[in-house]
Amino acid sequence: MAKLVRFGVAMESDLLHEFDELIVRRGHENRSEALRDLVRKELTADSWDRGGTSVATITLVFDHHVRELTERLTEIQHDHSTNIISTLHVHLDHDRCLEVIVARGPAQTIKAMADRLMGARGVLTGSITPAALAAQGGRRKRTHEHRERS
Ligand code: NI
Repeated sequence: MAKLVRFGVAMESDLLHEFDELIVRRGHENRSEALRDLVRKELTADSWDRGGTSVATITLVFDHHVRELTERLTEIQHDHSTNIISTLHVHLDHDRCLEVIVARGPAQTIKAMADRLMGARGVLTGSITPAALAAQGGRRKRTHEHRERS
């Protein structure tokens, strides 16, 4: 666990006031926690932009009546099976399905897969969101333990 380092930050009072209001709206415990979250978010975005290894979600809404679309989406995901951690499928209504794919790997690879999925005919909307660095330090405490089952 990394040790905490204190450092001073100078900021215009107006900007700090707005930051404090953001902290209240978002329910952060304090400025330090809010600042750590902002830094993590920027590091994740920067790593993603530079093609680093990331965890990202791909969200698709599609019309499952479109011929061979479901098979096509499954085929693309099988081509990238080593990069997919999990897929969630929700039958939204009579026509539309929502799929959320959690992927891990180099940003280029995930983007390429997302482009193929979103480009498939019958996909109504698609988005890709970098969620986290594949590995990141700086977490102060564990929220839960993962134990090996024997
Ligand atoms: Ni469905």
